[in-house]
Amino acid sequence: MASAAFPQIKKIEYEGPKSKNPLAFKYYNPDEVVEGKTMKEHLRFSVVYWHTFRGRGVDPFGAGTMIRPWDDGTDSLKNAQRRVRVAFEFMQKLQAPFYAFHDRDVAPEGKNLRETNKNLDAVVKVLKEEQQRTGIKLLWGTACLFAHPRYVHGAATSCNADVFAYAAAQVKKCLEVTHELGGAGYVFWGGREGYSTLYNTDMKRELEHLAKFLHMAVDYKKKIGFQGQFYIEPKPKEPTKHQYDSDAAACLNFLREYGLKDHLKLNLETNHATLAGHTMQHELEVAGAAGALGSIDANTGDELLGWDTDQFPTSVYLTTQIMLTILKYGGFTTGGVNFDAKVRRESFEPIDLFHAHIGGMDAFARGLKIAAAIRKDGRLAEFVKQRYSSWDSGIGAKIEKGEVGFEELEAYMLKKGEAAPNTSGRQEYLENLINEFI
Ligand code: XUL
Ligand code: CO
Repeated sequence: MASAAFPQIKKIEYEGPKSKNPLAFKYYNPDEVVEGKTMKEHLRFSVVYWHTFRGRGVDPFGAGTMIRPWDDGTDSLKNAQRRVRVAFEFMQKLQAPFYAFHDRDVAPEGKNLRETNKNLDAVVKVLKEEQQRTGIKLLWGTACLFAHPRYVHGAATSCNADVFAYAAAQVKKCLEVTHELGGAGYVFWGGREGYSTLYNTDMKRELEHLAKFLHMAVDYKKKIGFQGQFYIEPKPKEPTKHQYDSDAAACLNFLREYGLKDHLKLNLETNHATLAGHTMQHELEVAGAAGALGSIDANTGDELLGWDTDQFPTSVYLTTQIMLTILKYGGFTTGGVNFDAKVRRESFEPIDLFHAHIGGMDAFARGLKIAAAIRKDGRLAEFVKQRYSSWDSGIGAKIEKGEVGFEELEAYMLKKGEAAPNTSGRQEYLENLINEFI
């Protein structure tokens, strides 16, 4: 490659918790084995192209602030291709094994669809070269179906059938390039699949169109032999007032209703969970219980701000809860920890990109180790097991096996007179127990 974009930064190495070097990992030790797998295999860290290489630090009140010396600020193909080399230099120095992109983050839109596809091919060629050079892989690809003005009313849920057709053509192409790049997955985030007012919206028709669109994607995936996992990413609002894929439960219901449950898992994002009024652990549990826990977009919001701030995750409580649930459901297979997060507008120097990712990776490494220690200790799991022990034998077991109905239960209680006493939920004890490990 030409000159390095981060010449002063060497590969980020693990130096252990005592290190004071801000450009070293204190906890993420890629080859360290936890519960039989290396940290690298467990966490499958991924860098997002959109925030990290296209984020300009714009907000509704002000212009971009980011200093990105390698970027000439134009929409030229040459600039897009140069940016790819910078992205891979960054990811290689960070030891990130994966990345994720939207089609329009990596390549500029052309005059028409044909030219846009050609631009994408020209950049994919460089992505492929860089993947081969570095061994970094694509966690998932996705199509940006929300930024261009044609998608003002949505894409698959647009009132304009031509826009649905355009979106289909765009996703077809994006599936092809994701396949070509050996992507482990493909994400559908319904950027504007929702509404701002029901006065102008035929909700049932829009939902049917969305399902039709996803079925077409499933058919095409089979046709081209793409083996990657499809995911749907819930988010309740922003940009629309009400997004249809509002949370894990709403997505699962939609997938079941339209016969798509076997074809898509969930990609869950912390800040989206917050916006939906849930914790991330809740969303993971809902997906895990339904056998649909696929991947995560790792970030965090700000409790005082009601929008998608996409901050880097640094809370060890958060990462511990996430990793406890991920480990409970067997760990990632195709998915990973994808940092859908951006540096603050005030953190405008290139080096801030390193600080942000190092912090997120260390927070997840700690979460993983703490979760594994809690599991090894066994008291938390034993408490939950004991709490439900009335279901393991006697009347509880009979109910679970479907051996009794209302009449038998009435007879049982008439004989017994009163239910067995309850035991304490011991929330404070359990919170203290978790604190023993943090
Ligand atoms: C938006 C968001 C997206 C998806 C991919 O809030 O999370 O970046 O992850 O389209
Ligand atoms: Co996301």
